Amino acid sequence: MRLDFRNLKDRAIIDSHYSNPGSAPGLGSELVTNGDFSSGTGTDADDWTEGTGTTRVDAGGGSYVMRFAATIDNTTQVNVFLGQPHGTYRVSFTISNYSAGTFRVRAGGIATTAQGANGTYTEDISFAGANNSVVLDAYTGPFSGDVDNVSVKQVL
Ligand SMILES: [Ca+2]
Ligand SMILES: [Ca+2]
Repeated sequence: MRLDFRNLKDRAIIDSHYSNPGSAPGLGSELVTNGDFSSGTGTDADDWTEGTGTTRVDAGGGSYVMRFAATIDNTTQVNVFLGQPHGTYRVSFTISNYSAGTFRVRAGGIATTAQGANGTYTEDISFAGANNSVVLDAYTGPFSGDVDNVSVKQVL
């Protein structure tokens, strides 16, 4: 089929092609380890250093979350960006069971927008190698809520 951009019907076809998610940029592999907190012993999640007032909790159905109970202390995973190039990274996380304060993720020292409601949030950050950590940042508050599905991937 030959498409002519001057033809309205053809332009709709062309526009739909370019807004097709299949043509969106790809993502690199997952850089966060145990971002769903499934691995751990009791209240202690593997690969994360829990701050004061923060514990791994069984949220039911075999799903674990990181529960922040009225805290402003951070929970950290180090060396996430070790060997990673500068560039754009897609950060996402889910807040549930929210009751107070705001929460954000700092990836390589760059912070996402602080969020103060239940939801799944996705944001691209520009990583310039400030540090190698991913920080679950109980930003203002104290923050109370459950965090899950923390993900950082390079936008390719
Ligand atoms: Ca989980
Ligand atoms: Ca831990």
